[in-house]
Amino acid sequence: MDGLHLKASIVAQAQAEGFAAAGFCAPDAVPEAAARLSSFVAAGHHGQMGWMAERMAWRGNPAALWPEARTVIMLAELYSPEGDPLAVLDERQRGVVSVYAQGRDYHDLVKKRLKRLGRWLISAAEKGSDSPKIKVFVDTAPVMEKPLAAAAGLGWQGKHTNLVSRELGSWFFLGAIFTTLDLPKDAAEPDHCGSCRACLDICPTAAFPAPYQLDARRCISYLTIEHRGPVDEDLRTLMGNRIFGCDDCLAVCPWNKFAKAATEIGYQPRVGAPLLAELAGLDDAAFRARFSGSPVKRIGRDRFVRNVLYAIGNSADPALAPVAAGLSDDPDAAVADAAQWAVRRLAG
Ligand code: B12
Ligand code: SF4
Ligand code: SF4
Repeated sequence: MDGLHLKASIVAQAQAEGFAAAGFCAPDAVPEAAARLSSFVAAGHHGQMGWMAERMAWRGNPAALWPEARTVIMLAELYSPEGDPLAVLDERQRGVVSVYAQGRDYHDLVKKRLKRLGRWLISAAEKGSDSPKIKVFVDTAPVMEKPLAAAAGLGWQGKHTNLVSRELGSWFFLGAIFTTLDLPKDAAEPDHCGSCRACLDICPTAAFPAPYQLDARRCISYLTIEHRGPVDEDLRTLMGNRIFGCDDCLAVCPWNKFAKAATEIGYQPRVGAPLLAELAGLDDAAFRARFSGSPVKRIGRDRFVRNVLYAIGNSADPALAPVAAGLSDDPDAAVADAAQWAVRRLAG
């Protein structure tokens, strides 16, 4: 099979596997990524995510990560919500878990699909001349998936920095297959944000110092998932009832009116918006059991209950004060601090 036919078959097979789109680029297709990453880190925008600074040489330069790679195949996997994910922000007695974490962990689902597609690719290509090698990545490797996906034509990095597509909207995950096969490449997608700034304006914590740039230290997604220890009090009050991740900047993007429904049954909501009082009472074992298979599980009980207590503090519901008071001596210092703060805030 020649490169063009093999590429067309890969796209068809990716769609048969359930991916919404596939695009192809060279590993060195984004020469500006290294400098942008290094200015992000130099400004301290990565906060406590030290792993970003540690493997910066690979992250900024995929060609150095695996020099034999000739093509990067970027895949998009939809997880679009059915209703308005922001509606529950008004239900202050409930905790809001962002759309991407409502169902099963995407790392597992996307990786399985990438591996199946990779195995298919090897067998399809082996019928031809050379025997290709592949590596698959989703999220955790030092690979900058968004700029690569933009270079592969899957969409563009919107002003909120995530990938947006005219066909898919912005509710999709990314995954990557690096391969030694030299396949025809796609053209990068131009920016279609125009004069829109809806995502910048809605951000509750003003986390964008400029369009296309995020200061993760102010982002609620970072604060609820990545940040260890107590969150600055100024930011706590802006977190509302978001207890895991944040969807505001994605949800307001006008391109989502073209979003298609997610086909993967694993992303159907299992978590919902549970009552804060119920979540505050979870011990380690109950937390693990409740969030088994969900991305929420990886932050552990202590950080999760810390977030729940910030939401209780923001609930303006004095009936929740005893729930918070019950955790004010928690063995975890950040939980105890959050509980005492919530009690003080609810008192007035
Ligand atoms: C670290 C990380 C985070 C951090 C930091 C986010 C960030 N924007 O960097 C935190 C915890 C905050 C986070 C949050 C979220 N994340 Co996240 N995250 C990642 C991760 C692991 C690395 C991202 C990274 O490299 N950041 C470093 C910065 C420097 O990169 P960057 O954003 O691309 O920065 C670019 C811009 O600043 C740009 N730039 C600078 N100046 C200019 C000027 C112009 C004109 C332009 C065009 C660009 C530009 O250049 C930089 C390099 O490209 C990726 C997975 C991966 N391995 O790539 C997932 C990933 C980006 N996250 C994802 C998701 C879904 C989310 C959330 C929506 C989850 C949620 N609901 O809470 C939020 C969205 C918040 C937001 N507005 O970004 C998806 C995004 C899918 C998509 N469609 O784009 C990814 C790709 C995971 C996946 N495999 O699907 N995330
Ligand atoms: S995820 Fe939320 S806090 Fe983070 S940048 Fe988007 S709107 Fe702001
Ligand atoms: S909300 Fe507007 S500015 Fe933000 S990514 Fe979407 S189109 Fe671009």
